[in-house]
Amino acid sequence: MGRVLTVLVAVLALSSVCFADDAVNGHKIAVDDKSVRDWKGTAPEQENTFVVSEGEYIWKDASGDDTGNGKYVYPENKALKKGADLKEFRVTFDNDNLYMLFKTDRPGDWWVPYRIVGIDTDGASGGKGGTEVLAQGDMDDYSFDSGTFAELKVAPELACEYVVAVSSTYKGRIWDAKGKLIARKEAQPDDTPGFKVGDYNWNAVEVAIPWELIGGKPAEGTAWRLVVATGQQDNDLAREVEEEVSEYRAGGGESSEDNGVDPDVFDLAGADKATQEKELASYKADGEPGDANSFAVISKSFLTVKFGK
Ligand SMILES: [Ca+2]
Ligand SMILES: [Ca+2]
Ligand SMILES: [Ca+2]
Repeated sequence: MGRVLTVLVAVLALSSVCFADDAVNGHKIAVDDKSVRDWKGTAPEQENTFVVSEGEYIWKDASGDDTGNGKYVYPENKALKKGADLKEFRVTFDNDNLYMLFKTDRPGDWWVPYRIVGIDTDGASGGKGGTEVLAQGDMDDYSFDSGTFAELKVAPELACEYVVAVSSTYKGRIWDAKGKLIARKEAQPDDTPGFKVGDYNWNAVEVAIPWELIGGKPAEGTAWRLVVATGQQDNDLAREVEEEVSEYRAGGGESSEDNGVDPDVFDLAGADKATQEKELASYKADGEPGDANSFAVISKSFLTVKFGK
């Protein structure tokens, strides 16, 4: 009897280790189906926590924390008065693709938020390298192909191998660590095959990224870190936040020039409101416009997703 009990205790201990492991065993998602019902997992009840449910990593973000440095207010135009509050972010996968789902609040008109995800494939295992500048681009070019111009950096240990940006209801870009454009989705004949962006009702967007674009499917047990940021968009670039609010520009930042150094980011995943505000306020306000050395640096607001089978 004692031996049976010992075995039972050992099995229970092992199974609790498995639960604590939180590895995601993924499943296929249809991105062109105008439905998010294929995301089957149940979100956590508590804000700013995550669960792994039905083969999905699910982060539930707080409502009403879309305040950037703590002082951001939306533009006055009613189409732009809301829409960058991240509510939920999910990740799953199959043998072909990585899938992501962003849920946000619904804007006053079709101005869905600008969504940026930095992917750090090796930081969780102590790996180094990647880009610390998460959201900028070529100032001479100033187009979606060259970057997002949201003025945001990550800490060296969070340096990203890939940056994904989703704009409007159907557009996307992926850059590598050197800032080279590696995938484009624009509803054009030269779209990168397999890279999909599908809007649902202006408050959710599904994304499929073929594994071959981002270094291949991770081995079982691999953990990736994801930095998830939302803001507003303007011509498929991040809409500038300025010092004074106006009809088409948000206020509460510390720059009255385009491409200042205050991040054009209202919300982040991965941390509570106080931590997120502190990180988004960590820019050097007197920095030259567009100078990455003066950008806010994210070190705590990130998600760790562990891949299972
Ligand atoms: Ca779907
Ligand atoms: Ca939020
Ligand atoms: Ca948040």
